[in-house]
Amino acid sequence: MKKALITGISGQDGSYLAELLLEKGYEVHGIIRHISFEDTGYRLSNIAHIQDKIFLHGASLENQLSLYKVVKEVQPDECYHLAARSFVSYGLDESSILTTNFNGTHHLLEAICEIVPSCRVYFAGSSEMFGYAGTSPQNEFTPFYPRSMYGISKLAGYHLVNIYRKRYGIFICTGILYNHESPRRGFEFVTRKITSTAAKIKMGFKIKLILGNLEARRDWGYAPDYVRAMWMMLQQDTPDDYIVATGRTNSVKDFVDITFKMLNLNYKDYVVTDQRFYRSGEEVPLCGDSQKIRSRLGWKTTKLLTEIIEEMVQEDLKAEGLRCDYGSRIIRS
Ligand code: GDR
Repeated sequence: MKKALITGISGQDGSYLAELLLEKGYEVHGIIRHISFEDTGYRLSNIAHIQDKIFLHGASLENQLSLYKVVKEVQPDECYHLAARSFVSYGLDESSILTTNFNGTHHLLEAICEIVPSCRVYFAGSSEMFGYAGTSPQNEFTPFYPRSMYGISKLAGYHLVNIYRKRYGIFICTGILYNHESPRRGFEFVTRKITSTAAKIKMGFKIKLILGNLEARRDWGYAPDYVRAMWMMLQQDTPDDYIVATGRTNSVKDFVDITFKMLNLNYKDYVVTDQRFYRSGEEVPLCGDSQKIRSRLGWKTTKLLTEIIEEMVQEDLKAEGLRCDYGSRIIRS
């Protein structure tokens, strides 16, 4: 039985990946922060349904020894490094994102190189590495030009990964993933902020949705499709880097409009904008050309944006014991 180790197992991607690997017969181990053992209801809610099937280890990205001990104990065949501070802030005072993300990747790779150099590794890169992209769509040859500490941290990790691949022969792939959403998305990201607030508005708990730039465009895909791409990368004969994206962009306004229409509401009655949530430098949209992973690995997407939104809205209504029927009526579920 193959053993997989996932950092960030309790997040959106980690939890879907754990499900996928269990289905494929892996023994699944995950790293969580020690604090999560204390507050499992909230922090481990994404993996509550599989908690008795997986092995959880307490460790911190910031502590090299703790990562070393877990790698030594698990001796994984595959390691998926997803843990990171992932909210994209454009504030340059957020320099701790850079150190946490970069050092975490470095500590983990050092441990793997030392203890299990045959382990195959996936590193979670990001479209934010392209940042102020000069062209759209971007592909694997597009120059990187990050515009946030987060983007710089992912780009630094990407370069580190290349060193471990070239110098030490580690089988390691970077997935350059564009935005990917689901009902397990954190509430700080715009998609979940929209679906959860719209559901609350529909139920009368809230009256306004405050957003930043409604014209900003993103390439939004479905998270379970993206974790499948991670697994596929590690099953190849040689390690490589791949863009994972839908190749289509929509604006925040489109997302809002679809969500509110699904609930039979007009977003113009509820949405207000606030400069606090605006980001600069988003003129050229991040849109991925995923031709390489599609043609070489046979990867494809399974859901359209409207279907993703519908799933998210239903989940946000379900939290209140409700659901939306086909006539956009809200009924008790
Ligand atoms: P992003 O996701 O920064 O692309 O990073 P986010 O959902 O935060 O922003 C998407 C777009 O929406 C615009 N926007 C707002 N965003 C937030 N959060 N809140 C608002 O009120 C709001 N109004 C408009 C943003 O300007 C932006 O254009 C995600 C994360 O998952 C990263 O970790 C990952 O690497 C990238 O996607 C790919």
